[in-house]
Amino acid sequence: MDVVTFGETMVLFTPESTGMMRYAHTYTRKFGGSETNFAIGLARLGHSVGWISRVGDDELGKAMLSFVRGEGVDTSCVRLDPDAPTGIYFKEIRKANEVNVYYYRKGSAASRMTPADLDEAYLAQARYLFVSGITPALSETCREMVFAAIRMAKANGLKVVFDPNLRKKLWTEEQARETLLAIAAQSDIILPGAAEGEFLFGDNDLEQLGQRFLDLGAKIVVLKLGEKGAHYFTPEENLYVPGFPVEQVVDPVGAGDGFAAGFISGLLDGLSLAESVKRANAVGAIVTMVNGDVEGLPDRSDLQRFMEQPDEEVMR
Ligand code: KDG
Repeated sequence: MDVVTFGETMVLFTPESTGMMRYAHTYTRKFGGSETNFAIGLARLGHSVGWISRVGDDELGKAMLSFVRGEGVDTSCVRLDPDAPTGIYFKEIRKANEVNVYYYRKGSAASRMTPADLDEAYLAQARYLFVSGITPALSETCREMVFAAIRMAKANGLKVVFDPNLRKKLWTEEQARETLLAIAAQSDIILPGAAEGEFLFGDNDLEQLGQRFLDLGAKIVVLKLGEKGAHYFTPEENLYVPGFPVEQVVDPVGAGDGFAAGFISGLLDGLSLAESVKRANAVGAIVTMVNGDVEGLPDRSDLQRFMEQPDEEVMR
């Protein structure tokens, strides 16, 4: 197994219309969750990836499990919880590129995960553990699970990859800052957005932010700059890697997860850091052009076609 991840995936209801949620009547049911968005991204690119979670033992939970499994992600460590429901979230598309989310996930099956949901032997076979900063915000036991997973990963020689994924709706700023910094301090690779870096360190100078994350002990930091691309930092070097132009952003949700999948895919393929960040930028850009958290994730041929296109022919 190349990568293992864990966290909550929800049933996603996405409106057919744009505008305020109160006027949306017709929805399409999809699925979304940072970690499975990332895992499906890797699976589409041909890597082997496992997801640990809990879903409600209900119709939507079963549909979600079939969906994730059908996308090629190993779900053998996902449990059905008979005592709590599958979480749900709604999108509100105010206009293209302006999407709000509304969660109905308190007390969900996934929020009841504990360190006991982790199987050390399962984790030990992987090369990377992907941790999202959403999971510790779900509950105290989920927070404990995050630190237990990191301990297991380190004991078994896995590299810990961390996306802070700051979600201010889930916890207070103080709780978020303290916990996200504590996880960052135990991570090998950190993939923060520039705004998340500013939130964590109160600094908006990119070079300094990169250095602050490195000072915590990370070996690689990739600061995401949205459509502009990303800037990576290691103790030896740092480099800005420009993004790909996108004609029309349809739905930006999931772009960061696609970015992470592209980046880890590059590392798994033995690409240089600059090439891996370029692949990350490409996957992130492609995701924004399609409605849904995972629907736009490219396979190898989509990715190659997109990356080889001259600027004026960029996919619309
Ligand atoms: O990164 C995209 C995620 O935010 C989305 O899929 C839903 O996992 C989700 C969350 O907790 O917001």
